[in-house]
Amino acid sequence: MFQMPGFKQNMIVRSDGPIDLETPLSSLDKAWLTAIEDHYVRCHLPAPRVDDTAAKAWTLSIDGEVNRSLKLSMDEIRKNREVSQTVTLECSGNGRVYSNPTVPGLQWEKGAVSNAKWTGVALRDVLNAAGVKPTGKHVIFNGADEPMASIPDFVRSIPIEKAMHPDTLIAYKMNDVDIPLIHGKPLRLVVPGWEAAASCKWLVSLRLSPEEADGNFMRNAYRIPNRNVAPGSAVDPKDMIPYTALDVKSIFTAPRDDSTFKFGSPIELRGFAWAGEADITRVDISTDFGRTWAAAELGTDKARYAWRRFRYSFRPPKIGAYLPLSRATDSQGRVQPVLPNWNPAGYIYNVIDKVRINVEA
Ligand SMILES: Nc1nc2c(c(=O)[nH]1)N[C@H]1C(S)=C(S)[C@@H](COP(=O)(O)O)O[C@H]1N2
Ligand SMILES: [Mo]
Repeated sequence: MFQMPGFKQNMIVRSDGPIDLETPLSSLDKAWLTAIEDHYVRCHLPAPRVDDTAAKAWTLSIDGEVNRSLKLSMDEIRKNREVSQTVTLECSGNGRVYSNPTVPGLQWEKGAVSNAKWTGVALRDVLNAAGVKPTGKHVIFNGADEPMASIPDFVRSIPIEKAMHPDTLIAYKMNDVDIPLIHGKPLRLVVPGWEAAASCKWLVSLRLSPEEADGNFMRNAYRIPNRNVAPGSAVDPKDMIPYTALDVKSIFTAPRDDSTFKFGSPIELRGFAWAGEADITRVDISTDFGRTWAAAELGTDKARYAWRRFRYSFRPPKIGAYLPLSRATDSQGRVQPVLPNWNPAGYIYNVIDKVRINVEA
């Protein structure tokens, strides 16, 4: 069993060094806002050592295509207007295990996704203090985690438009407490609605550049083909584009797969639906293998970049096996696909979800 101070034993360990933890669906099911100890964890490299003294002395440097290079203390950062966003972070590779043919990478099932409240300051305010030159088209960011022999430094970038969006944060709090070490203590980016690799943890530097970041995590990783490709095929790197905003998706969080129920009482099917920068407009459920669909009820908790709870009361017409399906639609008119669109890294797996249930006499 997984045992590490500060982590729940029921987390699913995808890697124990660097630490990658998937949240069990039963934990996600508990609340709209995921508790810190239930939030999934993804680290490409070992977390840096950041004790409270180091956190107090932390600095963030801003340089490159700016009028004034800055090195800001935590106090200087906190002088900006404080803002919060509740954001559903999802790892690009969430659902990768369902790729056929299989692809390399962490074999996440459904739980590399969580919803937390992040508080800090707008990245824009800090960039404006430095004064971005017209040539500053990308913000390249680095965290304090160090490269290892086999893994290069985790350096990525986002385009200036997303960096200047008032909802893009430099956060110092997660669910109203100081960000815990594994989630980026004491500072991280939160790039709402985008695949979570844009949300750099242990943030130490921002560099404005005319170009995207170089290096493995921008040039090779987090890229998808610019067209649909045949499963298993190799794709020329020049035909790969960065994966940015999340697609529309829903997952069942209850009941558990393969649950058995007694015939006669209704079964509550529930889960979450999210769509990155778009809003969830509906979630439809089918309990007859996709022949007919009916709208699920959407939860009242909502935030611009957060998932939406859905619930559906299912009354099985007779005993037997069922495979309820969930299909979300968003405000951009996107609908979850029936079948996966395979890609070499197994990103954006967002096929209509399903859960097996058995109804007995
Ligand atoms: N510095 C740094 N930031 C990082 C990472 C990392 O390895 N190093 N992993 C990224 C990836 S791939 C994901 S999915 C999210 C996970 O955030 P979490 O561990 O807080 O859930 O952090 C991102 N930020
Ligand atoms: Mo990720």
